[in-house]
Amino acid sequence: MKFLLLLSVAFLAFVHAKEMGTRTYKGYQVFTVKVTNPAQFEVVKSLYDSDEYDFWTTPRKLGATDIMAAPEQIKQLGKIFAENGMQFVVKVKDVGNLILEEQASNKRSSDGRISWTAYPSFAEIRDWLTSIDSPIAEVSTIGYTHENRPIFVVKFSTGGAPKKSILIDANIHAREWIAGATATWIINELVTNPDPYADILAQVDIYIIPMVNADGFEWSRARDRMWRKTRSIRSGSSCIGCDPNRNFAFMFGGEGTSPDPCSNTYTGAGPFSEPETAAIRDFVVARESEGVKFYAYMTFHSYSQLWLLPWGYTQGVYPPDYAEQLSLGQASIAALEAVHGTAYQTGQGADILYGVGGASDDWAKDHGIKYTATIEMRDTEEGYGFILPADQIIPNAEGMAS
Ligand code: 0X9
Ligand code: ZN
Ligand code: ZN
Repeated sequence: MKFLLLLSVAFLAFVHAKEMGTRTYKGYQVFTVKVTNPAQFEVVKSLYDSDEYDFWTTPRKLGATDIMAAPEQIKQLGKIFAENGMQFVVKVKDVGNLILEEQASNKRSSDGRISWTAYPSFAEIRDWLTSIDSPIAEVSTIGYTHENRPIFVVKFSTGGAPKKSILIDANIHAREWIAGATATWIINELVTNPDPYADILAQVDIYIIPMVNADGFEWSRARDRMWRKTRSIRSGSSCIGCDPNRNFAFMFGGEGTSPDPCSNTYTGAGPFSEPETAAIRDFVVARESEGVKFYAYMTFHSYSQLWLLPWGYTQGVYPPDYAEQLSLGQASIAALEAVHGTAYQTGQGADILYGVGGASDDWAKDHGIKYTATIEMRDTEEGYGFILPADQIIPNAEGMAS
């Protein structure tokens, strides 16, 4: 009995160790593996579903998928690639070094104010948002995260009756820092330099939720740069959080999801179990009951430079208005490319990547929002992935604002 007790204490200490200190990712590598046929895709998919590796990108049907391996996994992964005739390159030689470089380049100028030359913290975002004073912007709170951080929305409107409305959210996934940095930059641009956007704002109202998963984001800043999920607690599991982009009430538990709380694609206990996703739903429903008509929804993610269209839950299924979705997607990426020459691809989400159930984009489309897109921002093959240098925040955002 005493032994069992000791054992469980030791086990608890072990479990807790994962949650203590900072994960360094020393010696971790990221591999870009090329899929050239369906058999190879099956290999990648089964690795994804096995949950043994952290996939930096969702498996891609044809083309490149980025997979992180711990030092002790590197050999094994190389062997799997070799056995299946799959070509790969090392995208990141040492994730730990990349994180250290990022920390160094993210040092703040002394005034501690938001600047977009470094990735802003949640506190910086909050202090700046709550100080916005503009005739066209209105900042409010749509709910609170599990750890009680406010989830902000900024409404841009020139007033009068509700116009066609566009909804943008960002940083549903914690480690995708460029998403939130871009959303906050766009807010600042509309506040400080509204003139070029006067024509647009004459026709539409724009709602921006720049930081959905603030808990996960702060965890990724302080403790685990590769954190993706929320930070909610599950009874019966020592693992924390769920994938908020598997937590929406459309095709919940479908492809590309996991019922295992320890998985990076864990669905959560049920649709909208997370306060962050429920806040988005409640916000949309509440505005609609006041007469707001959302006709576009864009959700900012990273990375891979993709503009993903509905449906995303499984390949080969398209909404009746897919032709319109595609032409808007193509026009959007053309506009983006015109700014800084950054090439994007567009297409049906699951055709390009892999089917994903419970994602926000499909929920929005099913809810009746006409144009929906998941936007995976920079980079592609530059060797940074989520750890995108802060000097790319502004060029990335300028593309998105176009
Ligand atoms: O897997 C995801 O949630 C998204 N990729 S990410 O690397 N940012 O995690 C893609 C979701 C695309 N939407 C659907 N397939 N429904
Ligand atoms: Zn996502
Ligand atoms: Zn994402």
